[in-house]
Amino acid sequence: MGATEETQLAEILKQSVIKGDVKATEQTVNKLLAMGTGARKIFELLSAGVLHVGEQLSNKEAFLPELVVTIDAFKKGLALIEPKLKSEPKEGKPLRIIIGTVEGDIHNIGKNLVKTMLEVSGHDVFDLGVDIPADVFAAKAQEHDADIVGMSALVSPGLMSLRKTVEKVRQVRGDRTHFIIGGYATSPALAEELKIMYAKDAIDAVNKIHEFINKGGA
Ligand code: B12
Repeated sequence: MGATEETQLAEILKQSVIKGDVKATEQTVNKLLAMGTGARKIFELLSAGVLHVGEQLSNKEAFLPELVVTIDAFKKGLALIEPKLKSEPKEGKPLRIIIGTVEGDIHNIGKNLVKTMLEVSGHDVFDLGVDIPADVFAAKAQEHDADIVGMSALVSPGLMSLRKTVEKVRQVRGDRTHFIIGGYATSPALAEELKIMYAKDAIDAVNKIHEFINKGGA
């Protein structure tokens, strides 16, 4: 089995998730696992399918029911690789991470992907859910002695709440807690302004946190 077959299977997997075809997704994940493809790579392909439908929805080329079946296929595929993801050697030391969607925002699909990826990378993740006020982020960061607060923000009005959360958490935690943000309304420029981390997707989030640990951040 060569690289060409792996490339073909990778494309088939992405398309199966996009179509929400659970059977094809499961079969292709199993084939890729059998040929030795890494669980992380498979996670990337499954996520790419979800992101694609997210974009289609944004451009009105797809509708919510399509995203629902896509997420179902994603979850079934994820279930097959989860044991392997969890048993893969962990990079760096585990951190305590609080994650949530900011106040005024109810989007949770991307946040949930990030949560899953951080968990399978060995971190202790506390998911607060959606529409989370700054005070709650701050109280939970204190309760769990959080190393990192992760915020998802997809709607622009949520950015006010994101800024407020950074301020409140810093009031309570000083520099013991750091931040990582992501989602449509966020940007690398905003992260730079607030002196926090930004991740464009779930894999990037794991990588950014890994870099942070390596720099002696926590
Ligand atoms: C699906 C969707 C919905 C679904 C949400 C379902 C759910 N359970 O989440 C529904 C239909 C409910 C919805 C509602 C609304 N939506 Co909407 N929605 C979307 C859409 C099409 C896709 C989002 C998605 O799930 N993508 C798939 C996931 C996998 O990708 P992702 O979210 O980008 O996440 C990845 C990265 O961004 C990153 N990431 C995300 N979060 C985090 C967090 C951390 C800590 C890190 C490190 C990384 C990270 O990693 C993720 C995984 O790789 C986006 C368009 C878009 N381009 O984002 C609009 C979009 C976000 N929605 C929008 C709007 C306006 C709304 C509504 C206000 C619509 C309305 N008029 O009612 C309401 C929101 C109400 C509210 N107060 O929140 C706008 C926001 C525009 C703006 N600038 O404010 C968008 C951009 C659409 C558009 N082009 O106009 N929406």
